[in-house]
Amino acid sequence: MFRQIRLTDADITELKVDAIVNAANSSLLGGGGVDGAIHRAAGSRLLEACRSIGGCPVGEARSTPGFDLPARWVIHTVGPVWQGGRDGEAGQLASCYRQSLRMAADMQVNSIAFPAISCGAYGYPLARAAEIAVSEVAGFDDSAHPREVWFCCFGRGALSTYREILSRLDIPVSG
Ligand code: AR6
Repeated sequence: MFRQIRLTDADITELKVDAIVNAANSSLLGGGGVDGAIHRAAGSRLLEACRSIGGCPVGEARSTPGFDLPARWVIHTVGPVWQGGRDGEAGQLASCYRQSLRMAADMQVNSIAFPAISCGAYGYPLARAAEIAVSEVAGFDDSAHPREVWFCCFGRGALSTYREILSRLDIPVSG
């Protein structure tokens, strides 16, 4: 099936998509980085919703409404902390993307935006993480949803890293 892949350099909290993905921690109770930005923009009802979920293991995903966000849903996933690459981080990061996509498909989400999970506080090298992100999205083909996947980069450097990897893997980017 035809899935559109899009790239943007933006604050994910401002995107008008059906679902945004949050790079959370296993408590789901908020933090810094993109997690902090999402909680600030969604309002305090998001924290209440997360509290009632009661946490999420690394590599898994949980959903909540988007509350005050333009996005209808937030899919919270917990990336691995980078330990040098020999501790199963790649498999855990791939699982974050797969589980988030599976959840989005089950919820019949048409458009979803991912931040660079684990690439901030958790220290995952961006180029390696972006290759996993791109491969998982390109390889996710057992559903009609989501039709549109955004990689929400945060800064020009990240944008060009994603662009380069998409081009190397010969994956077309929609305009
Ligand atoms: N929109 C899009 N991307 C963003 C935004 C934003 N508003 N803000 C930051 N990024 P991080 P992690 C990018 O640290 O590495 C939190 O405290 C950022 O440049 O947010 O998975 C959680 O609670 C980077 O490329 O997430 C956890 O404790 C990417 O988002 C921990 O940090 C991820 O950086 C998770 O660490």
